[in-house]
Amino acid sequence: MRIFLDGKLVEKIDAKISVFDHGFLYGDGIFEGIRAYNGRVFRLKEHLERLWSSAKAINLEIPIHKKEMEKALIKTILANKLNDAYIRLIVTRGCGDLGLDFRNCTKPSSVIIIADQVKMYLEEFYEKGIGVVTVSTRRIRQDSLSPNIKSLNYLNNILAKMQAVRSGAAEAIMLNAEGYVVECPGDNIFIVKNGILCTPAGSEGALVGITRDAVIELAKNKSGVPVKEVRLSLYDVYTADECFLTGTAAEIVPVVVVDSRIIGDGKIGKITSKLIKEFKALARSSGTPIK
Ligand code: PXG
Repeated sequence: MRIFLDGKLVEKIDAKISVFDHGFLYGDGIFEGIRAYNGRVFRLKEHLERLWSSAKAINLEIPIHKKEMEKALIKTILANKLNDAYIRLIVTRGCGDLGLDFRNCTKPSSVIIIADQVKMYLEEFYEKGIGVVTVSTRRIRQDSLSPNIKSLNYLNNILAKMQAVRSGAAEAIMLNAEGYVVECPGDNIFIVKNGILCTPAGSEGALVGITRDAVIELAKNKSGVPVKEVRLSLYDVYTADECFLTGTAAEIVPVVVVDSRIIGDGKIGKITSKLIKEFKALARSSGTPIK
């Protein structure tokens, strides 16, 4: 596997960054998880825009232009001969010293692109749906750190996932400080109630996901399903007809059990199935061509 590191394609074994990089020392950096389907990079423009917005929000200067980043990303996918890929774009603050002071990071940020073929969830998750639980780790308050900054510090999300997995569930539902449903550690959450698709509004503290946006567009424009971005309580989730998660890595995963409550009839819902089909078709037929 070949990795793009600061302007060069290197072998996996040579893809190393310094232990003095503040991305490693403090999680001081940003990332994007992107997918390519059928030789096309899905929503590349949106991912690059979000990366640049994350950079702006943390005062990080990305050392290359968007167009160069796009070229480097495509070059990396091509170098690995991939048609379908999961791509990780990472930009760190760069090398500094052991102090927090960002001014000591005199070397420009590191840009790393990894393209690989990754299966994030078991196939049976998509066939049967998953069971999720609410966890005690709350989503970081948005007045402390905006959920829209995809920073390299995911400890809070990892602790949430760990609690879920250790209690035998596939995923975690995270609540905000007020106790309302926000999202999962790496996915947005949706429910269907009486034919209406609902998801927590961005103002609840969720990352406004790119897959979330695609699903909302499909529901409104293709399926004729009304969509509401709302405040969602656990009661709303427990009593929903359908539930599913969305994310670049996960795509669309049906949820059939939440905190031991069976959702709907315990099977993948009709609207969920329709959206999964439509999302697959959209992902395979749209996006930036790799060649
Ligand atoms: N919420 C959070 C907190 C995320 O990190 C999503 C929602 C979904 O957004 P997109 O734009 O991808 O539809 C994300 C992004 C993983 C993994 O390995 C997933 C993400 C980030 C890091 C790792 O599953 N998802």
